[in-house]
Amino acid sequence: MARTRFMTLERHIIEGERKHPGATGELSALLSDLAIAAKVISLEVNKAGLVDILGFTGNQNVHGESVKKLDIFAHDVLIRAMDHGGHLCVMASEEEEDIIHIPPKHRLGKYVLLFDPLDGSSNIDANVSIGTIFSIYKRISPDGTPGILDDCLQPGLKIEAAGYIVYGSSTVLTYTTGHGHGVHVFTLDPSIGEFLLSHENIEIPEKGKIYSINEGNYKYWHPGLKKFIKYLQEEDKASSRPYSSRYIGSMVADVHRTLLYGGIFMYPADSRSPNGKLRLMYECAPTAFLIEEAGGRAIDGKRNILDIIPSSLHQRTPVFMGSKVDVDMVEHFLSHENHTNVEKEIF
Ligand code: AHM
Ligand code: MG
Repeated sequence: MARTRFMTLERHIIEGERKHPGATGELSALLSDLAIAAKVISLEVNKAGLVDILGFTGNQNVHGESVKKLDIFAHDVLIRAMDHGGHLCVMASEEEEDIIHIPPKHRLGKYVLLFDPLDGSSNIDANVSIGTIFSIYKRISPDGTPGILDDCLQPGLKIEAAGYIVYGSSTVLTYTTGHGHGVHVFTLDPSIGEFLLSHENIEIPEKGKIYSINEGNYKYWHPGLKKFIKYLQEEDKASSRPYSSRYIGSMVADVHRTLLYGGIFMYPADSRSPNGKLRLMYECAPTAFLIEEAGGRAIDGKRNILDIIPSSLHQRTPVFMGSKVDVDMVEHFLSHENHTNVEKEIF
């Protein structure tokens, strides 16, 4: 029988930390705490369909307690798992308007945590993959004081670690600490309750064969984007066209597939939503950090997502991310009137 490697997330994080001589272990502790929250959320997501079968409809369960929506449950679990470790000074969640302070009874640390507790929540009732997205920054306010909004409003370039968990046919956790340390995927083995390494050092294919976008919004798109999608649908063996179309409608799951198979995921601006739909701080910057670490690109049409200096916690941005060549192509289509030379200019 072939020998397979048996690497838990915990061990992988600790071994990664040993490669940084100055590491204090705080980032590792944060990642481990996030993995615990992910296991709790995963369990609850797996039970989601039972809520109706067991008659827990409405806002109260059989004990007369209120039943929380799954996205609010995930938000609460993350706060409860993360607020008392002593490593954070402030948090922010897609589910909360303002920054989340660390209660005064807990020690303050030097890190900042941002998260989208349950991305793709409109897919919950259809049993389609959903996920949690997170990013960790170093604080910029003075140590020992409560964290402030400016700690949360840093460009993606400053991310120290980012990742996501997809609750799908299995639960997978993907993370990176950037700077060439690679993107790694772990799969939850429910029988032992451990995340086990399933893909190490993922490299996104330089060019893919899949595009991912909500085509229902076609009418409202920029003319360059319409031409790009039509271009991908044309037949040309030499450039592997036509591409396939895949759109789950949970960014976290669409990005996971894009990382593994290559291609391009897009949520553009359109004439109805001039800034697109997705949130810079909770969805786009963390996934852009992962995609770039895996060798891909992530832009808003013109700028790198990671270069954008945020001005508010919940700001939206258009996003195009994935295989480098595919993102170069959309960038070209968005900025040129004449597309006849696309192959010549890109390949
Ligand atoms: P959510 O945070 O309410 O779940 O919304 C974000 C989701 C993304 O996961 C996904 O990419 C997008 O919304 C899908 O939007 P649409 O239904 O407009 O295609
Ligand atoms: Mg979301």
